[in-house]
Amino acid sequence: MAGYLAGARAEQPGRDRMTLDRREFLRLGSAAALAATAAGRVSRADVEPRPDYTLRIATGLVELSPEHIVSTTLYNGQFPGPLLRFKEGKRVTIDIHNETNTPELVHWHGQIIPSDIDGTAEEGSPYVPAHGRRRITLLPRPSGFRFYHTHVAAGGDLNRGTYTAQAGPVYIEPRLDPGGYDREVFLVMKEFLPTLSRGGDMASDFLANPARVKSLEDAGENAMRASMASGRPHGYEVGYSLFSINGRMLGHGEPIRVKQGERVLFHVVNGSATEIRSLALPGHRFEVVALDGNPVPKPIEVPVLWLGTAERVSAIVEMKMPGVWVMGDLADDDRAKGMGVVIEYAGRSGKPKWAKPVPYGWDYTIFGKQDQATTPDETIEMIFEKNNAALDGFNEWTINGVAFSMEKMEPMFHLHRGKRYRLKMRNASDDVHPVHLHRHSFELTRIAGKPTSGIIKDVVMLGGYQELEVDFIADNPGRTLFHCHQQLHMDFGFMALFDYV
Ligand SMILES: [Cu+2]
Repeated sequence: MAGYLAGARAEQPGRDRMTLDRREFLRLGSAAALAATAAGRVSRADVEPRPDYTLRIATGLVELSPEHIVSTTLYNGQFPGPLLRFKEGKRVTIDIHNETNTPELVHWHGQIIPSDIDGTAEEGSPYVPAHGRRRITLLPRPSGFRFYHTHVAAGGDLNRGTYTAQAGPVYIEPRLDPGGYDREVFLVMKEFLPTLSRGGDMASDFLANPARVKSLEDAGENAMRASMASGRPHGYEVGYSLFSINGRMLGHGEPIRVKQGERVLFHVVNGSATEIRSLALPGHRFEVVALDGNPVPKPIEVPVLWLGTAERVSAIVEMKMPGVWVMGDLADDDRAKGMGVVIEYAGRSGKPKWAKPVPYGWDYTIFGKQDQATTPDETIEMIFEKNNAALDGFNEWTINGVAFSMEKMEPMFHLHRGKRYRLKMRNASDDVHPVHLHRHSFELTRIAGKPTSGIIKDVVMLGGYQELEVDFIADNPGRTLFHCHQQLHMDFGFMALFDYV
């Protein structure tokens, strides 16, 4: 843990005698530097100022435990990737080196940045070529807990995309830090060794309000029955053999050492490619202060956190139950295979204890305001449907009847700059979908019939056969990708492009 936090600054490439550093470059000015190039004294590469950060994409090993070492694609040879601490509005230059044999993309999840550096092919960001490099410059915003991860399509290849270990946390420091905690701990929840399986239902009974919309349920169940009657099996799902927090299986990393009375701010990200995660710490409660890095209107204590793929929760835990505890996922099988971390109070020892928390239903709206959000200028309706096992055994996903085409990459929704849009989403499947909007934050305005306001996010879980509404302002022109963050869903159609100038 300490090493991970200490490794905040990305490694820098080696420099030779001929390289100019940033100060020299600025002093010489570009004309002098180019003259130097013309004279053959230094090459163009030497004239370039050094980046603030360097990310190196390459195959490497993750030691989840002494018995479980996995080979996968990593950032800077480590998992999680280095914690990148940016300052809000302070421009940073990042060099991305791709040492693999396939083109890559680094997506800056949750940041309000231009399409060409957001790191998605659908928005027009260039790939980082195989064995090549790309330099980007970005103005980090908004402040709070963000993260970075690969955005390449994996399809049926479980060695690509977010099935690999290409993920790391980003913290954008605000201009003013309200404090109120003693220390921060970053936790990245992540599974390893994915395999395909048939069927298998995802947990969805964790929602406080599991009520289904009858018309959506009828449509989804009828479609499923028809598919089964035609002789199709259930479409593929992905399962995992090993689970970890910060790249270590439960009991194999350094414990998080705490003192009685300490207030620890946990920044938790679900780095899964496909799964919903939960987190509990016996005898303790989480005061949720931010969702997806954005402060919530009403910080409230809850016994359990639930996070869809790519969601983040920042929560303060007051350490007032001395002992040695397992902080882990509620799923017993997944915790047994590593999804947890030990919390150890000073002066305490012994076997870490786990206790199942009281049943608790997850409800975003308790952290929000109960009043109605601002009226939107326009409402865009979307219905999500599953075409069971339609693509070589994989489920095909559609938005308003259209599966996204990676060949055409055509925008589905044309927006007008400055307008406030409401996305009214209807889920005609029994899966929970963590839907994500790029390059914008949205406000939750209605969840399963319940109005809310003031909660700003970039991923939100839409329950099976439920409805959800979010609002966003079209204030960052360019191509903008909307998709389900479940890798298996997005790769098989569950994406749409917005565009506006
Ligand atoms: Cu989905």
